[in-house]
Amino acid sequence: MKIIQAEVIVTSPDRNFVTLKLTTESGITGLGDATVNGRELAVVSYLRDHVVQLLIGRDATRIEDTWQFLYRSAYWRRGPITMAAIAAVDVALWDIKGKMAGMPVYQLLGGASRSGLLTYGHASGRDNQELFDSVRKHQEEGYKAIRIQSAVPGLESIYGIASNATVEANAGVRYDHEPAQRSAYPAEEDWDTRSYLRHIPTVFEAVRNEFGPAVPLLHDGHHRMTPIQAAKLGKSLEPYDLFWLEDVTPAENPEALRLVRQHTTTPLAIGEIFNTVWDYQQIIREQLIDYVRGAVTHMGGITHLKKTLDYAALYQIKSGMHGPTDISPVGMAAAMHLGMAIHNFGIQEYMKHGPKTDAVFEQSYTFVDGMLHPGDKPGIGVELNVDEAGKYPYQQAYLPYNRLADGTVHDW
Ligand code: CS2
Ligand code: MG
Repeated sequence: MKIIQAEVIVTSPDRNFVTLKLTTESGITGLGDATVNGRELAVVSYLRDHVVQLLIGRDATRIEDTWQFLYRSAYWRRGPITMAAIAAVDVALWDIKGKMAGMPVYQLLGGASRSGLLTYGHASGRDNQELFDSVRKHQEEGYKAIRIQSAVPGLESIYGIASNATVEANAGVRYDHEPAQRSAYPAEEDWDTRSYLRHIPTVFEAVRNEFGPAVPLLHDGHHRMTPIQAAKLGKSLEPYDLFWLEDVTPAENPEALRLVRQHTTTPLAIGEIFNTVWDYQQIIREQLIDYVRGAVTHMGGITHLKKTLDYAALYQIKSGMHGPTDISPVGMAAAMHLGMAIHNFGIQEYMKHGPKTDAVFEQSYTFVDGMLHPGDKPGIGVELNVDEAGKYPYQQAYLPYNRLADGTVHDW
């Protein structure tokens, strides 16, 4: 079953997406997501200039062998660009294998371990009233678990608040709550950790008073704190019983989480920017986290993320796969198949894509009563409509950055 064609398709319906499409000699096609938000064209070049020619003539059924070949032969291992490119090949090969077998990919991974995937949606607001409205809207849409992000008094514009789009300085096209903007330069936002640490516990207190103790609530710190600040936040949020607190410190220093862990029982999630099991090795082994945030798209595909999650399972650590809109429907579907099959599934992040994106990527996954299901079509169950994709050429977009009051650049 030889691969005879490998195409890299860039489309920007509501935002930029990079998709790899493989075709076999018998005409079976497979798709893989290779989107790295804000650096999309680097993966396009990696695939088009260095990988595509290696795939032509290869046996499409040899998924593990192809993964090892691409990872080891490159010599320059890991990193977001390399691992997104390998992920796209890996997922496209799983898609092809599923179609060959006439089975959805989750069947090939061991079959369903559950009837559906618990998801969480993103609620946010400039003040508590706006936040409550956003929580209610998500509950009406069926979401059972909800991420809470709030503006902070005194700060004009911060990550995760949908209303940032209305701030003049951030003018540009913002897709829902997503931070990347179509523009030629990153938007500047502002930050002050002391104000944030004072304000956030009051927001969670208000949300608990309004919505009761049962609803699972999550929060994303987006790498902005020092370990001692993160420890303080975790402790101050304990009364509000979070499902998780995400990315409290910059993810590249795993040791930081030791200190956080020593001070709080608030569950911790990290790793949306990680690429391999090696990024997780220490924090899994030392049980410094509760949820693995890696996405199929950024963690070398189904093959490598499954290994990482199997390792995490030894330590009762669960999945919490990254699923903002910069993961394309192809990447989302791949995550759902993996989530269905593994035993240690925790929760799936899910921000709905826009109608243009849904027209480009025809999906068979469903979202019913707060639960996602990948569907039972053979493969991953997503097809790319080439004509629709062709209507939306790439548009430059940048993620924002933060400055403190004195002008110092800070994690955003
Ligand atoms: C985020 C993302 O979903 C999340 O938890 O932290 O919105 C993240 O900022 C984007 O994926 C960046 O591309
Ligand atoms: Mg996050």
